[in-house]
Amino acid sequence: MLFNLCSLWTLSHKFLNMIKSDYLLVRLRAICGLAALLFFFVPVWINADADEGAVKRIELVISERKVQREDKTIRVTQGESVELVWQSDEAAELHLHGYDINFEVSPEAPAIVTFEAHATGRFPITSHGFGGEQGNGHEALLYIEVYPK
Ligand SMILES: [Cu+2]
Repeated sequence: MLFNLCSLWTLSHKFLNMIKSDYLLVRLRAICGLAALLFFFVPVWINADADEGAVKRIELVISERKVQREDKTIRVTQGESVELVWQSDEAAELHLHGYDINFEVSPEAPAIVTFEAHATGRFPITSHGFGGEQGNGHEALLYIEVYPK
């Protein structure tokens, strides 16, 4: 869009140039050239940043001791930074196997769990106890699948 405007500008400039040469016109053409240059390069810089520091953020809600999510498998790619944001209607201690991360969820505030998905495979997130009790069930609430790059 900007580039098209600039092409249009250059054409009209050429026409105007035939009539009179003006210092302001030369300045405007330089600015237009710079704008076109930025138009092409700025998105490249932004994309490079996005790929490096990208965090895959997944919001999860536990109610009645279950993750409220149709698909119980979260799929990520090796090397991704994963951020799990948990809301729960009940306090619980959870465990991400493989990565061996233990964390607590509670109704008071969301729990945020971050990890770098370096190991590939399928890893369950299990409960180590709901409501302050220990060991009531150890079934998987969710699975994390990390696929090779
Ligand atoms: Cu466990």
